[in-house]
Amino acid sequence: MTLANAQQAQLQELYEAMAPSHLTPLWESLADLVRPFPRSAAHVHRWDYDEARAYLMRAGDLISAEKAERRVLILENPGLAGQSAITPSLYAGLQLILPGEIAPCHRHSQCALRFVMEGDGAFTALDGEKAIMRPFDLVLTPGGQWHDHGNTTDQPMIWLDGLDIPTVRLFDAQFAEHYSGKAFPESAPAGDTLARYGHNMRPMQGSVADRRPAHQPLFHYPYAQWRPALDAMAAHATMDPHLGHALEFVNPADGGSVMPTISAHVRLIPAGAQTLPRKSSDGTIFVVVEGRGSAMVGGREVALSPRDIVVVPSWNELVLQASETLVLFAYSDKASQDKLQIYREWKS
Ligand code: GTQ
Repeated sequence: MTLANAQQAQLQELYEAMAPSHLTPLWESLADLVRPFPRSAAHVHRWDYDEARAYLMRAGDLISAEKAERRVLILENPGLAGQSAITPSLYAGLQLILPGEIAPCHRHSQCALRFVMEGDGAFTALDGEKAIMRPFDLVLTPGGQWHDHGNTTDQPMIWLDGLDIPTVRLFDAQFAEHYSGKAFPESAPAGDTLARYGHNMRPMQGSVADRRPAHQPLFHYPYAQWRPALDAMAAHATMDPHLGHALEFVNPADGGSVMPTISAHVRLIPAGAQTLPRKSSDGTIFVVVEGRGSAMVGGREVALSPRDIVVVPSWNELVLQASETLVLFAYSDKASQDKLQIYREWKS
């Protein structure tokens, strides 16, 4: 036995001896633990809306929203099997509420956004105030606030749920409660908060209108507001070569991300345009709102059609091509990464 081999054998003996004491040698895993750049376990993946919808409607025949509490199909990343995660930090699901149904009131530490995929006129109520949900509206249910959903229309209502479930799980800091009644008592007419906080204004300080939590007042970002804004921008501005025409949704309380752990934005790539390659450390979930084209992710082409949902994990090079004007909604954990001062991007 050479000296090197003898040493290796002694090291192996050492590892085996200390394993029952729950001690492991860093030098065997250091290169994996501290990498030069992100190498996500998550895969690039696209969910076809019509296919997912068909399964969701089948579930609708078999279990009520009330019984399920939330009737949702989780979009689980194929690289993160069993984790109920679409990226290592974020969750996505498609939620169905059928006509006449309610999803009971609860509150939890996790922050949620809802992006309406289909249906018109159901509601999410937040601390007793309804947001009437229309196609491609963004509705927030921030952590700690009571929320329930209901559908009094005659059409199914489907939206994408984006939550920070894996982030909160990482910190072992989750709490949840069911509301004792069925629906939280109505606290304000629908649209009240949007009127007060959704137009670059706010109630005068100290006024009785200060009903919403100061750090997170606004919870409805209607398509009817964001879509024309994107068009107006695209009509005269030159597009950002890496992003397209992009607008981030902001929290009016501080000008920051919509929620502490989740950032959200929309973008428009004009027909015939293509973005320059870009990487970012925030794995991002995209929803195709309009148009067609493709996402070239690390050289692999993913076709984009309306209502498709595509996940691009951290540090994958992304190029977007629009054959028809593409309008995308996106959310990511950039909000968390900014706070931790670890966010990075690379542009060609
Ligand atoms: O609507 O509160 O998709 O608590 C997962 C967990 C939705 C919700 C989900 C939830 C909700």
